[in-house]
Amino acid sequence: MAATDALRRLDDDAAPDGLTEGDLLELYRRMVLLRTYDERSVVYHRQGRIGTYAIFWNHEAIQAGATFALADDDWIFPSYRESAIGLVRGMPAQTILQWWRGHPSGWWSPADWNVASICVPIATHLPHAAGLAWGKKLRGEDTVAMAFFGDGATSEGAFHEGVNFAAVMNAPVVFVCNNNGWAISTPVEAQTRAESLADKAVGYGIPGVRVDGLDVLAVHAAAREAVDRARAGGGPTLIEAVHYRAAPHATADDPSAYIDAARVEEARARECVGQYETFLRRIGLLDDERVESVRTEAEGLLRAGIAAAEAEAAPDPELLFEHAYVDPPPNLRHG
Ligand SMILES: Cc1ncc(C[n+]2csc(CCOP(=O)(O)OP(=O)(O)O)c2C)c(N)n1
Ligand SMILES: [Mg+2]
Repeated sequence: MAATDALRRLDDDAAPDGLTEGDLLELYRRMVLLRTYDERSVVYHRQGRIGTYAIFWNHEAIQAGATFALADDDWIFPSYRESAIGLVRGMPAQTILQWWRGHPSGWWSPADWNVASICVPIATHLPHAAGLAWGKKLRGEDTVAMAFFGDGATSEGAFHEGVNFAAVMNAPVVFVCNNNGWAISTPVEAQTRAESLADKAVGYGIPGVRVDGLDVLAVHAAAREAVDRARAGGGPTLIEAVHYRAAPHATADDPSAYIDAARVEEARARECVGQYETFLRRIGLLDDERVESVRTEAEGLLRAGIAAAEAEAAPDPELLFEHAYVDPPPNLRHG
């Protein structure tokens, strides 16, 4: 499955429609913030400061590009791969770091940010997104929901239920499939006989589009079209953002046992933040000084985030049980 048959945009030097110079730089700032969060998190994990962590290195173009098409009132439904996506809404790094540290302060209130809780059970948040979008529509609000999930998620029943339900109810949902080629060690070829995951949209009667997942402007253009259509009453869209996973599934994974090293090299050579940086320099929007200041700001945010997370008091272990049962069973009661 080659990315070359997917929509690309960064090769074209023309300024993209509908994005101001300020927008283009803001998009860059968000990508760098996500990249910095991810790279620092791998270090924090190795230092024993956060738990097992799902690396999203080279997924920043998908996350920043797609969410940039949303209005502030729109909702984001992340999987574990998009754990830090709240950063684009101004959520403190401390909160997300606490999630990975297993601290209760890491469970934000979704209504504070219009970012749903991180869903680890694969694809289960797709029906949540469909339900929220349908509910908002019934109330006469024009809120759009955007759900992120992987290639493996398209084999789950909840994918079918969520996409079918959204389509039938004409709910304003944008389904963003991050096709990184792998579900841990299972390749996409073992998930489906469909030629592309975007083709699955046909079965639900909705538009499906395939974009290069390392091209932030292509992802954004597809997302903006989908968001506009959803808001105008045109129902859901399935976006397949194609790339090849260039980092381990998570800090507990050793992909050398199964991955194609040559394709990893290829994906790393086309890494998405660098590609966008090159584009911005070419059109005269970015120079060394600005690159440095954006990176320094992101690094400062992460440094402050981990310091604040570590300064919080340890949680009370009783909390583990407090919200699980109204009447705890005898084996969980203690004197
Ligand atoms: C319902 C469910 N089954 C199995 C798992 C174990 N699991 C964790 S990650 C993963 C792979 C998912 O792959 P994909 O949907 O492609 O997302 P990616 O990790 O590549 O972003 C699996 C099977 C799970 N979390 N939830
Ligand atoms: Mg995957």
